[in-house]
Amino acid sequence: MRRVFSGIQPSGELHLGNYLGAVRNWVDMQNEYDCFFCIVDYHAITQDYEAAKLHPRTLDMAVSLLAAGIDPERAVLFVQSHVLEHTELAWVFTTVTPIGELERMTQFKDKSRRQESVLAGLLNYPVLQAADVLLYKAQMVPVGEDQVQHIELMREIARKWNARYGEGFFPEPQPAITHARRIIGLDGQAKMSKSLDNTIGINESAESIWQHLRPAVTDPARVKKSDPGTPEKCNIYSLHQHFSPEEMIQEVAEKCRTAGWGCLDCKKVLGEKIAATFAPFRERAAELRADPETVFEILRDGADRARAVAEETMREVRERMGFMPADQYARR
Ligand code: AQP
Repeated sequence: MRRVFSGIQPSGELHLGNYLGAVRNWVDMQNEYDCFFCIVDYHAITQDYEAAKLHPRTLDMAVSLLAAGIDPERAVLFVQSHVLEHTELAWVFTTVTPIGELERMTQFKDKSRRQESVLAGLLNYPVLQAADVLLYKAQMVPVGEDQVQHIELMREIARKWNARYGEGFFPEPQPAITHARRIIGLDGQAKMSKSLDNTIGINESAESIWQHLRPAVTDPARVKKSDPGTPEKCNIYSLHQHFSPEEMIQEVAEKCRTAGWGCLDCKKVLGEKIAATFAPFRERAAELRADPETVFEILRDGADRARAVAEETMREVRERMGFMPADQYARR
């Protein structure tokens, strides 16, 4: 069975972009592939974060993923920092990764603009990501479009390491992209992103979804309700494509072009559709929050299953790279 690996940062609430771009695909793939899904907390500390929030956010991400349909019977769900081999392999990979390649990554360029002093952790983010995937020798990585460049670099890292230490040892993983490859945020401009405060969380109540949608940016040419709009220029129309049935999408386009509806009317319908789509997720999330011990047990079991694979990969990596074996010469 082919192996799949993907991760998500506990840097905020699971949002529509994460779900449509990646997590929905994870849920489908767990029926067909050997799946490892990881809450990547070491990645989340590469941008400004509050230490007191990391633990609750990690737990909340686990709850959201389980509520969205990740099934611990069919996929391994775990927290990155619970399997120490991730950082060990990342260090190894820094020794075969050219700095120039890291500096040209779009995500690094975008996020480094938001940091006062640019930190090495942000630069090395794709190296840790390569370690995450290759530790499990995964062949497929379901992600949104923003991560495709990192997967290309991951393939190069695998090639460089293999060339020095063992041809064919690491596979060259391929991205698996959904048709919702890049969901735009409520600002109508940037990628929907936890750190940009332009999101709708999948566990939000109908009222909260509405509060977020109401001020969302639409077709900028539509100033008054009586102005006809261009649906193709409106992010609310794009979102309708993911939540509304075909006839509704056509009606939305028609009412926008003829100024039959104002933007608020269109948002109202969208808000209802989003709330209805995620209502079962919200219910499951509430049940899981009331029973945290079940979630802890899933994460403990996931980390044990992941560690078993990770330890074996690292044992072979150390051997091929010529390290003195610790079990022979040192107490660990
Ligand atoms: N707007 C999006 N459209 C499509 N896919 C997206 N993904 C994220 N945003 C969108 C995909 O979700 C997965 C998990 O993302 P992540 O949390 O690990 O990192 P990210 O891409 O950096 O997500 P955010 O929300 O933008 O987080 P912050 O703001 O903390 O950096 C990935 O597969 C990603 O492609």
